[in-house]
Amino acid sequence: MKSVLATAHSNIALVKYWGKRSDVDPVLNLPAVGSLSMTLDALWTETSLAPDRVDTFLLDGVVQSGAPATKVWSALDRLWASHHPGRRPYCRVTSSNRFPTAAGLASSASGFAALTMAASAAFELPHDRSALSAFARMGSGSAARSVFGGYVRLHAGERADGSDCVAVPLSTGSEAWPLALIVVQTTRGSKDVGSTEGMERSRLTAPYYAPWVESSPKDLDDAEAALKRRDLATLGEIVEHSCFKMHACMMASRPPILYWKPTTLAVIHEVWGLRSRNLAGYVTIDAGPHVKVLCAQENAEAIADHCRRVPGVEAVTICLPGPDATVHERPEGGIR
Ligand code: 2P0
Repeated sequence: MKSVLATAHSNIALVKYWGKRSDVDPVLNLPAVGSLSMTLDALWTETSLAPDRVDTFLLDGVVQSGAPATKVWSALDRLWASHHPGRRPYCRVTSSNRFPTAAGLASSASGFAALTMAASAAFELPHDRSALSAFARMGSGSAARSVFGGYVRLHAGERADGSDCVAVPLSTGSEAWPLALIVVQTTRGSKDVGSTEGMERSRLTAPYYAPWVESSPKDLDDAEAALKRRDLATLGEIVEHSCFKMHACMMASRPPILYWKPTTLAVIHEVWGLRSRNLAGYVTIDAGPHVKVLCAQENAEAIADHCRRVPGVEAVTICLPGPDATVHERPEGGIR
């Protein structure tokens, strides 16, 4: 195997993924709903892979064991077995999250996308980007989207083997509609309920779960159409609808899943107040308390300034559409 370095950027879903198919092999990690995302330029993961005498996984300088390490070795095993017979070579995986602050922002999307890109190059696999996206999805659903830059739609598909669960770039590079996504951090620290556990709880207990799944395809089609015709008002309305429908489903789970904090609500109302004063931003919230605001790039600084002044806000980062996940040729040794 070769030594390589890969980078992958995080993404935020504009139309959300929440729930997994229960009728298929759980290893495939197939979503019950599709999703549509923007890849973010300012948040990314760098992952290097090199041969070693034992498997070692360093994340942000700390050696990992237990479940996080096991997920990485399983991902590498799957990639190796896709093209090579016999035992996978031992690997040293060194991963570093290049996020403005480490607290509470999802890194599994960029992490598994970077790992998949790095392993594909290190193991000299023939797979195309679409196939690599499917491998990334098996590590984490949202990682399927981070293989591509710009705006990405992940189709849920229907087949039991997952072959029609594919991520498709909608526009990337200089063709990507220049919107901004402002990440407003409302707390420090990690979340109470992990996404994987929370999704399963909603599937099993929330009365709103079935309507959530049934209504998702229309949201996706409408959002894709609005994206293509660059209609921010329509896209923003769908973004907020998808977000609040997902959170209604979370809150109606038993026991309830409530990711919001008081500052989360304060930011939502700030953004809505600005919108009524013709500074148009649209909120979305993931499996955590932070708020992300979709807006035109020319309004991003002004909206970010207002969000910074909301009591309790910890940090505000303006993100623009980010690039494809990439493999870099690299010399021997650790990453910077
Ligand atoms: C999303 N989230 O579409 C949604 C919105 C959180 C809320 O994808 O179980 O870490 O590894 O497939 O991808 C977070 O869940 O879950 C997520 P797994 P993942 O971005």
